[in-house]
Amino acid sequence: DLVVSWMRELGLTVTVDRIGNVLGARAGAAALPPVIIGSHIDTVRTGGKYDGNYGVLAGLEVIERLAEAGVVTRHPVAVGFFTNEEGARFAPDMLGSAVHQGELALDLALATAGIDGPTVGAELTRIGYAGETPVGGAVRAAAFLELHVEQGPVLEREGQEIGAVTGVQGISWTELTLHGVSNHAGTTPMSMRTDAGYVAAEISCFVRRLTRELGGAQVATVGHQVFAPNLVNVIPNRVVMTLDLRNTDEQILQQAERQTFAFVEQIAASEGVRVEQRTLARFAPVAFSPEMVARVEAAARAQGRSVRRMPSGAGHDAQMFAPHCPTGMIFVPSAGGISHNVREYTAPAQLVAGANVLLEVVQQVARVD
Ligand code: HGY
Ligand code: MN
Ligand code: MN
Repeated sequence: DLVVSWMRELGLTVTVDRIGNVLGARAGAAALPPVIIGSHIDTVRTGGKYDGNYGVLAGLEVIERLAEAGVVTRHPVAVGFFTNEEGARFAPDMLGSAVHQGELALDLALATAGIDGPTVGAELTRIGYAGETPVGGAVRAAAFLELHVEQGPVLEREGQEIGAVTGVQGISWTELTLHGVSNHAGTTPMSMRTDAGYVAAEISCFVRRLTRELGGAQVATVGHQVFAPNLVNVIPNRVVMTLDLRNTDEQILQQAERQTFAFVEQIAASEGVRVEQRTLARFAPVAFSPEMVARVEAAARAQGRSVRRMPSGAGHDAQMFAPHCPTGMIFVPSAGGISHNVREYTAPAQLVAGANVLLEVVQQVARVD
């Protein structure tokens, strides 16, 4: 509601679509598809204040600057924030932008239940953002630009001011439910146990070993693990856990999935544990258009900023637009590479540097005659 109020103060035409994505558009000289500057304002529960929010606020700043300077763009310029980019409560991540660009069916997204129970649709209704505007590839953007904190250590470590993002790595999220048998921790011989907790521990160690074997960009995270009955003297009969596997290379990511799922099957069978497996999210790596990467790089250089090309380790709304329109991302450094943590920080001067590159690229792409 606060961001929408700022959009209205800027005189933007605000639309809320069926999945709760919000776009604030400034008219262009011609009735052409909009250049969208987007990101998200949802965060992981323990997140910082820059992930997502920075790109939306910088978009509003860019529009305010264009208006102040009386700049007329041929294309309309819109700022958007997309529903449930994080995916931590409702899987998959990038849910709103995926529906917006026709990558995910609207009714499936609305029916998705969160880890705390309510569905996306029910929550959108409750907060008043179950909008009317059609969605699902309905809005063709002329281009999509996203300014975002890097959320990793590369720019800071190399002393670079701007990242010209070349693409986003592939993401594979899986939920495993391991069914064992509760039993007495003291009286049950080790040979007679069906210990779901032990199997979960083996899986966590396996995926860490796998990243060492595969090397390169392969990363693996077990971020969520719930034991039942979760009592000191009862052998766990049920564990729900999540696997987050990512790689910039789709073939290696598929190999990582194959090796992991084969291990899960083998270690569970050895303990007599039954496994249920559910895909929570699966996105292949995405490359941004070379033209947009070059524009970001050239704009940074023209403003005297050091800049390097780099892939994104994190998922972003931009990856949903990339197959459909020229898409680019701009990174600024994250202090200590920290993100998805309240200590996330980027200095004001670095935030301004990123916003100025965004302003320049927007003017180029929206065509200022
Ligand atoms: O998980 C991600 O990479 C993003 O923050 N949704
Ligand atoms: Mn983000
Ligand atoms: Mn995030």
